[in-house]
Amino acid sequence: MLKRISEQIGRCRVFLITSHERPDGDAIGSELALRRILQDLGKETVVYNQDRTPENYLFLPGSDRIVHELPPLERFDAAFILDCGDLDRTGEEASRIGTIPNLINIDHHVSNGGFCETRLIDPLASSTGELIFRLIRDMGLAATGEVATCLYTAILTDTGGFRYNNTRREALLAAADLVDGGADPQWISENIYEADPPVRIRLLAAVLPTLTLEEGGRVGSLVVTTKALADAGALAEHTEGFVDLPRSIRGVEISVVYAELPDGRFKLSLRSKGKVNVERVARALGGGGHINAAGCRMEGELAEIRRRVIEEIRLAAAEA
Ligand SMILES: [Mn+2]
Repeated sequence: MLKRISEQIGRCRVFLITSHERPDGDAIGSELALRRILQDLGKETVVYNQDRTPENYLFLPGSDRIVHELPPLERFDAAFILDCGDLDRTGEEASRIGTIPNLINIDHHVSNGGFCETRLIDPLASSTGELIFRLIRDMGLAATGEVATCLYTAILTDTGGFRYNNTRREALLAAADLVDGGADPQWISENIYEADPPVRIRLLAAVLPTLTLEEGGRVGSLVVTTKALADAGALAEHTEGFVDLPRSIRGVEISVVYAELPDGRFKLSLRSKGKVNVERVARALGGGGHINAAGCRMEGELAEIRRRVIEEIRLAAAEA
């Protein structure tokens, strides 16, 4: 598959690079690394994301040139869809993006059904960034400088700072090579994890009282209402990482954040310490993701949503 992708890169000239809505460190790091590589090969590229870049990723080189409006599509020979298990994950413009002639999907979601022919999918990879690293290596190119910074960010963030059980040997070896290539772990971590705006901590203070432990302390959850966001003057992106808090409690195996969306639905983020497959839970509820990190969107009353989630967690726990 790597060969097929490098052939496509050789054959095509103008590339759209995109990823999922509400992009994270893996999405943005992978996009910007790939753009740098393609540009160095003399290709024309546009990076498009439906949603804007969270502030803590604005330090990534090239992030200021990501566009949020899909340019005219006639000029593109190919499109890279990164970190998406499904074309729909790119957002409202998914069907238009789908009309670009050569679609190339690079992804590590277990739930990826293979929506286009040219693809590199490995659910064992820590991140899409790790797969881009593999591709770059296979093409005989070096992952140095800006590319190293972007890919290190992708791997770091998708492994939860090298803590989740997707932190395998390959991820650590890739990270080591990226440090050799110029990625600065301290500087990158500081930009991502130690650069919160005060409003995020104020929002957290408002959200922490919602902490609930269920199932004998094995499931921990937080609720973020749109009112809490508005009261704190915070944005949805400021909830990024909240899901790691219940998970940090001894005995909690699964953590859930129920974040209310402006349309009244709830966006659920699920994390597992590894025993219970939360991808199974999310999939049963219409979403997807990874064994340790998954998500979905649900409609209805919060109490009813919570009941259904616990029900699915019980089923998944019974299989673990
Ligand atoms: Mn990812």
